[in-house]
Amino acid sequence: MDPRKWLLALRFVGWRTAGRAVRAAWERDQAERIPGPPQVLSWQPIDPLEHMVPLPDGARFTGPNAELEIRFLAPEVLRLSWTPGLLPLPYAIVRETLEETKVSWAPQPAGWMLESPAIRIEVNADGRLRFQTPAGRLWREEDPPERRGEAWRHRVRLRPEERLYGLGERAAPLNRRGRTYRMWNRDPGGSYGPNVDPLYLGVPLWISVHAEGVYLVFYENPYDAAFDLGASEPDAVQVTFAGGALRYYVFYGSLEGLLARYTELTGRPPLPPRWALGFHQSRWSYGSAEEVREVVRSFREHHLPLHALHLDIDYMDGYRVFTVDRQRFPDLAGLIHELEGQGVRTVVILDPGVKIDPGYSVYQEGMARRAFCRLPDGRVYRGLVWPGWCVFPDFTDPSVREWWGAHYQALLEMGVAGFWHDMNEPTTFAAWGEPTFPRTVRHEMEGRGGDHLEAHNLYGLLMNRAAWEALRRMQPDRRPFLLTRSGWAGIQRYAWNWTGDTESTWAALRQTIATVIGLGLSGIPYTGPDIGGFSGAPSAELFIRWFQAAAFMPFFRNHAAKGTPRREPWVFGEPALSILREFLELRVRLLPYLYTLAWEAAQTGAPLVRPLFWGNEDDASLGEIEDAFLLGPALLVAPVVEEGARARKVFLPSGEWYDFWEDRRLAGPGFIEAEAPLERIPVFVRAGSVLPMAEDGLTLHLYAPSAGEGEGTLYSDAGDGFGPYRVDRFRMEREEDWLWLRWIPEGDFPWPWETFTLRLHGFAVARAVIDGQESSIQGDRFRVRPFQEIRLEEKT
Ligand code: MIG
Repeated sequence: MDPRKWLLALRFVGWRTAGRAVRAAWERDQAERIPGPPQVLSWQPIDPLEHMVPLPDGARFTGPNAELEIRFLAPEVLRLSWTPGLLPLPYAIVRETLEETKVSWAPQPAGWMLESPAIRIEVNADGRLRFQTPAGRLWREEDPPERRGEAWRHRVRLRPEERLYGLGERAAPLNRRGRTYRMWNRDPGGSYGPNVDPLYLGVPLWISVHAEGVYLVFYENPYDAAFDLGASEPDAVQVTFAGGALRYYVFYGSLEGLLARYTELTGRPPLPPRWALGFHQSRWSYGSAEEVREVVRSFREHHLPLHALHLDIDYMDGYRVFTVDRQRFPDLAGLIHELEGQGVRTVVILDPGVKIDPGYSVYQEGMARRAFCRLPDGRVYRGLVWPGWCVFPDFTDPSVREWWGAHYQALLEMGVAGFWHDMNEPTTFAAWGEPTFPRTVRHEMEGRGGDHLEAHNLYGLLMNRAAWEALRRMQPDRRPFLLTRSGWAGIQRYAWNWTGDTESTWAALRQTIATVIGLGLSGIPYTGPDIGGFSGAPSAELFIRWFQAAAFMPFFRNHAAKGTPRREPWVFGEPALSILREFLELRVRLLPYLYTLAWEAAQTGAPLVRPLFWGNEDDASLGEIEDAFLLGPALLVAPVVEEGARARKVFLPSGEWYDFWEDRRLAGPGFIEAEAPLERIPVFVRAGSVLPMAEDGLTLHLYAPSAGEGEGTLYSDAGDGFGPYRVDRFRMEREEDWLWLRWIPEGDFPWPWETFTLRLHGFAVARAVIDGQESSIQGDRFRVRPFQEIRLEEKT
């Protein structure tokens, strides 16, 4: 381990823990020293497939030493399973099949062919697979898979222009091609910057974009894996799994369609409570009730909106999970209610490690019900974390999930509104080697048994599942808010994510954009960074720029490591404070739009933050842009990620755009030089958008297209719970000098506004006809009551 990292780690953990970390690493090495099966040294191709048995939705192919099953879950979704190897437990998925599909087959000279209305797949007897459209466009080609002992290796050909996205949380370029990535959730320790791999949350999927189309492949295999995306061979991907069956799903279609289908299979991200989209303030740690009160008071005094306050590990009694330090927080429930009275929700951190302490009830109970992970010889495994020596719940056991989940009750009763799950990669301290459980640790795996090599990447997912299921049970009329550091495919069903312990550098700020877009393309829409980076002391300028970028990201939280200088917005003085306040207020004004995007994500799986090529996959010039992003259909955000920069280049995709700040209309595609004084980052609005904002109650901003149509949606409900809702669609149509606005309402939630504002951009009104009535309107904004149709004539 590099000495710099050691020093940083020491700063966080102290000498005593560092000494124990040597012991912990030694114990892990002992536990792993168990003779495995004899090492097989070389990769062996499978022997040719000999027989084929058609199935109603696919076929099964068998050979002397391997079997392949192919099933169409929908016309454009395939599931392929190569065995031998342990099949995965269905932790990632929520459905076995998606849509009934007619499949035909035919023998071919070298093998067989299967076809649905959307995909034709050729299965060569030697194991080579060719994926095509029925018209014969070849969009994926696999070489025969190979085996070495329990491991599988899979090779997929790449086209020269092919770009690859996904893999979950990565500190890598947005286009992942040309590197190798590990699929093994890991705390990088201390803090990380660009190019560190792996991180806390891997998802074994990639999206491929090339001239013959767009496809998504998801490997449903949680074992340790290497994804070599054209690093050792420029024109091929090689994926190697340490164990398990080689099972994967292949989806073909548009980017939007792929994520819709993928999240149909692995679960959609549910609608969060509305407050979660607001601003969160955190720090490791606000150490007492007094300190919390003071922070919240200062937010109020500085006129800074605040929606949630996070309590990091020091609220606990000696880091014992599910306890509260009564000295520092003598009346946590009282404090939480006090904050709630001011509109501030409380989120508390929970770590999975349970302190070994015979006098501590969670430890006692867990021991009595055999809830903790064990070594192969039957001893309970111990690892080192914040509380000292700990034992760890086995979340792959349903009764343990239930037992663990029941402990959230007491915190809910105190009024805690959300839970923040840390260290669930799982992470343990070790002076060398992997900072996690020995691979030999046993897991229940729903009764079938398994080891940590299989369960490791599932640990965070299942911790969140335990909490989610408990919260749904205990508070059936509330939407849970969970925030997690680790997870796996399907984590979007349960939790939000933050990008962990980043450095406080400009490079890390720039990286954040690609990381957040990449998570969205991996099915995880709710994510964001610690503003200013976790570990250091950002300058006022870096903090401002980071804050401005994060204001447009789904999870908007200020957080910092222990020992760093304070960084609440007022700490930086003026002009920082005013700038930060302005962006905080802008965030609040954008909440109706963000909440609508959240509802859309729940319906379709579309992430809130999207790459510029979203909906424009054919345009290769957009495929590598990673310093700007789309926020929903209407906004393009171009953060400033360079120190001292007061302008930056922005690539506008084809179409018309408005400068959000100046209202100027601009035409894409092409680069523009945008001004970016310290108090602004470039933001653009797609012409044709109807952008709902919380201004004077509600304001609908109409960004007039110079021709054609546009639309905007507004989702409304009570902000939490599962009651009635409504979806209002506003369609705009330009006909020469006329602009039409039609309102298409839907749903049972009553329209909340007696009157609201329409604000026009790029269109000067001469005359207005509202539901057939002439209205006198001057200027670019006017108040209206609910209507069906408005016709506006432009001043010429
Ligand atoms: O090993 O709880 O990523 O957000 O402040 C550090 C203390 C443990 C890591 C989290 C960070 C949190 C910190 N935790």
